[in-house]
Amino acid sequence: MSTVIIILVVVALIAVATTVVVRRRHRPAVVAAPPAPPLPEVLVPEEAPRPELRDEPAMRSRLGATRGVFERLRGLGAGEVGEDVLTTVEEVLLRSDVGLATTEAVLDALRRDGAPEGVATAVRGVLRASLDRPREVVEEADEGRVAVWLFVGVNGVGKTTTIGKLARREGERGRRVVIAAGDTFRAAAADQLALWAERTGADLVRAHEGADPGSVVHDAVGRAAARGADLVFADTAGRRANSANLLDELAKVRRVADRGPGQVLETLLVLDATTGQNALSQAREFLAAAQVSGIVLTKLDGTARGGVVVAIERELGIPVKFVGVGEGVDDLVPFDPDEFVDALLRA
Ligand SMILES: Nc1nc2c(ncn2[C@@H]2O[C@H](COP(=O)(O)OP(=O)(O)OP(=O)(O)O)[C@@H](O)[C@H]2O)c(=O)[nH]1
Ligand SMILES: [Mg+2]
Repeated sequence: MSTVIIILVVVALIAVATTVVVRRRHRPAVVAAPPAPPLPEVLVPEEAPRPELRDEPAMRSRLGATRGVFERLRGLGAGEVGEDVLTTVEEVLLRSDVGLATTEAVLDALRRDGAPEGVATAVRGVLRASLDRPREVVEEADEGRVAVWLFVGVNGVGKTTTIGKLARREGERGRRVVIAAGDTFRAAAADQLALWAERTGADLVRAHEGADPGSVVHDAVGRAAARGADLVFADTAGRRANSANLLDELAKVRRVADRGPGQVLETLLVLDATTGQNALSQAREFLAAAQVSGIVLTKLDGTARGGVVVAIERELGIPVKFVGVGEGVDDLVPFDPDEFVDALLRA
């Protein structure tokens, strides 16, 4: 009997022990978390200082994509210009969008004169010679009048951003600017200008969405005259129900801006370089309706087809006065043909 009891106790003990082991096995493992690495002292690295834009190498880097297209051409040597060299030059120029007429002019010059100082130098000479228009901006109005610059162009090309950048440039030169939020097509346009005005210290005249753009510009000229400001920058809408409407409206804005104390000194057509040859056809529509005095070519930093500067001047016969080379407030510079051709063609 006692043997039976001992066996039963042993069996019971074994059963209990097995259950405990099985339960243990099923218990989820607890993994200790590794110690968190210490937080870096600077969470957002400080922005590297921007290179001074007037430095030629800085312009080179902003035009880096287009400069890349010219690389093959920069690698060509001096001396006789054979068919293979002409083919390379032609390909590079067409790819960079300088246009057919300029490409032909360059090839003719190479055939005629060769390239005694190297192909890049020869090409640079012809491109530079084609960019020989006067391109100074007019800033001084007649005695007792207020200088007005109008900014026109289709939507998204960079009109509002250009106004902000120019307001900053003029402000730094000690000039007082009034911005007219003449794009009343959408309220956000005036909000965007309000930010720029705040950043640059310019004065802003705005009205409600759908207001008459002419009256906004009229009020801005009035305010500039009353406060003795130097310049009015008038933004305009880039879209309307149809383009005929848009161009009619621009003509009306211009008439209003050029009355009373207002004097329109510049009508700047803003074009987006990344749209290449499309920019040219847009431009032709505007030229027919507005008295455009200069081109602002934006987004040159974002295209490999920066040669379009040359095509635009040649085909429209209107000087490029400013170029946009980035989204920052300092990224708008007066167009300098020497700096431009050097950025593409100097080693
Ligand atoms: N990379 C680059 N971007 C630019 C440049 N100029 C303008 N942009 C950008 O282009 C976009 C459109 O610019 P806006 O100034 O709003 O264009 P807009 O012509 O006023 O457009 P609408 O008001 O719609 O008619 C913005 O994101 C700008 O930051 C430039 O030179 N380089
Ligand atoms: Mg705008």
